[in-house]
Amino acid sequence: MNGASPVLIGFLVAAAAILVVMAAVARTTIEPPETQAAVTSTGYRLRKGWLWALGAAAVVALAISLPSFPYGKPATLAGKHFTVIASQYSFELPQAVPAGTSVVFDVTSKDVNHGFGIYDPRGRLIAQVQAMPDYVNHLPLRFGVKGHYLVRCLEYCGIAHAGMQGAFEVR
Ligand SMILES: [Cu+2]
Repeated sequence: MNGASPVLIGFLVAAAAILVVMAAVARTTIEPPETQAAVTSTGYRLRKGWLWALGAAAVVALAISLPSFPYGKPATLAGKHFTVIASQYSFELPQAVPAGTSVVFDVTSKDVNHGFGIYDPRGRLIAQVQAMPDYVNHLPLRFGVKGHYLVRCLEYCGIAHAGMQGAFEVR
């Protein structure tokens, strides 16, 4: 076999493990079944500690993940600012923004609510904010990847909403 794929190897290992488990289960049917009393006593013994173990796991998970919680921290608006103006059915965008440094998009609208959605060169949505009339939303970002970024409107804003796109370069 030249270069067996990791997927095939993973499948074969998982299939072998399942066969071992099924054989073990089949073996237990050879012996007479346990009495109901034996089963429930084991179950009750395990159940005593189970709630406390789950509670402890939840507390540990909370303690580990809470510092990464994004809410309640003011967004830093340091960096070069770029104005984005949405209107039916186009975006006024900077031609290019720098990579590897903090930038802030100051996003507003001339008419109705729009969505300002940024797609990276691989087509993945990486950030989005509302574009609202008479209001400026600040979207802080740092681009790690250079290239051509598409902007799509992400809020239905009228008859030609589906074609509302723009683009800028990250250099
Ligand atoms: Cu739209």
